[in-house]
Amino acid sequence: MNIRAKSFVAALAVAAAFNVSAFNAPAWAHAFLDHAVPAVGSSVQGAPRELTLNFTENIAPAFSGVTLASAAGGAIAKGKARVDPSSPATLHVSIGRKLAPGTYVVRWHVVSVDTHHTSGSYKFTVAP
Ligand SMILES: [Cu+2]
Repeated sequence: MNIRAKSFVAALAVAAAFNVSAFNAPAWAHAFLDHAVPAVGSSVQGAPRELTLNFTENIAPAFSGVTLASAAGGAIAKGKARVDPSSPATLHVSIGRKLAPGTYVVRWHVVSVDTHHTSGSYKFTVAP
């Protein structure tokens, strides 16, 4: 399943959880992760210096954040998540150090401009 399909399934799950129709417009106004760099579930050559998370809705920066951890759970130092001024649905997070090869977990929580809260997580791997 690609990320759009996963987002669609996630949206359906949220809609089901709140017992609203998936075709009820307000259910679609939440910000879900659309795609990211490094990509969700990807294996990349070379340590990324930044995470980029693109959402389906514009983000309110004051109530949004991202954490980065190793697969073992150790927190990785990183900068504060910043909304891209030219693309308010995009968060940029600089990584505080060069990532060693291994798998990392990104956890995000955002509040979209319609004040709805969503959160999720994904993994990526830095290839040896
Ligand atoms: Cu919403």
